[in-house]
Amino acid sequence: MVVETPVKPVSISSSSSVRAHSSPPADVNKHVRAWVEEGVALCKPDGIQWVDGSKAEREGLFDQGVQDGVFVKLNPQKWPGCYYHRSNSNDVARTEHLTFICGPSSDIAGATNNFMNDKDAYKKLGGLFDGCMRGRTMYVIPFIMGPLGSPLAKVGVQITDSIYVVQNMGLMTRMGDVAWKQLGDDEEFTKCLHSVGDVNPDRRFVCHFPQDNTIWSFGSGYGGNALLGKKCLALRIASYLGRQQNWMAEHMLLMAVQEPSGKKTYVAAAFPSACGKTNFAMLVPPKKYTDEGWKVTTLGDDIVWMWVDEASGRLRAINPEAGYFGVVPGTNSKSNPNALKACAKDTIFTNVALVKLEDGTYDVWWEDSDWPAPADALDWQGKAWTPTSGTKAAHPNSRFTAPMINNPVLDPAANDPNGVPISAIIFGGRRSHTIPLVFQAFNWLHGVYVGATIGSETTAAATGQVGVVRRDPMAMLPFIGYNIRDYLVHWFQMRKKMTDCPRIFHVNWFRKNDQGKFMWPGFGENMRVLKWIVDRCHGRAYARETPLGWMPRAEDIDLDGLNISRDDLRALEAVDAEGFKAEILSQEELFLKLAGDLPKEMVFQRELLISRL
Ligand code: OXD
Ligand code: MN
Repeated sequence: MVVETPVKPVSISSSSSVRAHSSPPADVNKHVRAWVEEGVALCKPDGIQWVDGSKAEREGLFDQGVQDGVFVKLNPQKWPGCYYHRSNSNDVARTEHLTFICGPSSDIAGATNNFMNDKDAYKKLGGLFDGCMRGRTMYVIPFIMGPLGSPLAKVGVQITDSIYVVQNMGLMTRMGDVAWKQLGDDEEFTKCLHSVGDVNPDRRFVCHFPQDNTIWSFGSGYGGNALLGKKCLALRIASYLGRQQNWMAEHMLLMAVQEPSGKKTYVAAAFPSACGKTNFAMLVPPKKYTDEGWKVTTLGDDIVWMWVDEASGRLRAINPEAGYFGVVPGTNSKSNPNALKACAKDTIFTNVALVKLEDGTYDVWWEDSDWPAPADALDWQGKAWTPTSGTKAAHPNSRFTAPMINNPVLDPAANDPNGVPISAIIFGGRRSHTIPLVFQAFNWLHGVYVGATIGSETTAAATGQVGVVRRDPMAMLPFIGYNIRDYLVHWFQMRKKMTDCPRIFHVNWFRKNDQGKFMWPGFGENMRVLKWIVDRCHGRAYARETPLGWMPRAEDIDLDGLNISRDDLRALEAVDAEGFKAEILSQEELFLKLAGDLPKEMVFQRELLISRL
């Protein structure tokens, strides 16, 4: 039986029906009121709803969303509090080619960002926003990025015409009246204006105005383009603010490794999109390790903000988000049991397959899940699908949005406004060849070079060709909100502000042998590498000097219980000088792009690497 879709893809007619005007709560300061008035005058909505973040409001908006065809409620026994959403099939990933950094001169955007003159951008997008909310409700969403009361927490206010955005922001941020309290009378909040418009890629723009602390996003309902607290604020705008205010906003997960004595080591890791950051952040150590008393807990899976603590001279970090926006396909009880538990309730599933059950309620399904494929379903485009269709039922970039409190291994410090001290920063990428399992940079400056030259094979998280090696400095290429020259200088200069800096490492879980098979099992077994990293941070593990950095000898990584020999590990760790020379040549693409803008430390580090080879 083929089921009929109750979900319409987002279109003009699917945004929420008109609501009565509701007035701003008393706590809203005059700067916000004035800005919202401007938004109303521009977008001309038929009604306004000031979002308060309450449970009753959340339930009411889901009911409204179900009525409007934006959401389908899932079977409440199997998926309590969970909803399904399908976005327009032209709108399923971030659109980097339509993402702009705007300012008076192109120098603010630098060599790696798209630039639009700010006046032109306001004019162009102003034309699109003009009257775009006629017949719709405008939602005003106050939110905080960062734990309440943290000195680094930032308030944003997003105007949107999408119920889907409101409900996702409720999961991903500390949303609602609490933000008005954090803001007080302050003028400083990020002004986020968003409309799904008519979801036409020809009229889709994601524009950032770092100097105005403003984001204007039009024509997309996809997470990374539409949940403006995430990539737009917490990475692009925040990276700009961080440089000015001496802190860093990075595309990193944040985790704690607890050893049997109870001591915790906090680790941040930057991998390009869809390289398993969420899996690594929620890693379940092999039984042998848990039996000994090792434990991994999660603080964040995508973004960290870091600053130097004056008292200790060390780097401290918070996760500015409150939820996970994770890739669904491939998530199962082997790859990431904690993610599966995190999305077991109060979660929104976007662009997976929808399955109608016999009792008329709905279930979801995706490739490589724990459940067998349904006999029939609706695929991510709403088309009838069966296991013999020969197509993917879930879009490769389909997502779950889950509150972090659902994560059974959430670290209690995730809500600590003072953050946690960082002992290690790990860079990594998805590389089939050349790059060894793990090495440690010689020092911070070398580590910055290692991070700046990360290469990774592209995946479905962004639109574009899949499977080619792309240079992705610090995994931040699409997220640096200003000139990459200044960004790299900022990284180098941070060293001088710390008296005790984190150790920097590089990992690659994805190396393949001549038969095209992965050489390392990955997932929970990554704990073995993580233990070496933690031991290095505390001066407890041996390493030998190699041209790339400090590396474990084959006997320094625990292989007990794995079907991997010491020789296999030697092959995983092999540094092939010829292969690495080719790697350096392929980094030239980045160096050429930055010509004239390259910090001299980058050139020196490259020369040193060449001379070591
Ligand atoms: C993400 C991404 O969605 O990096 O987190 O693309
Ligand atoms: Mn990401």
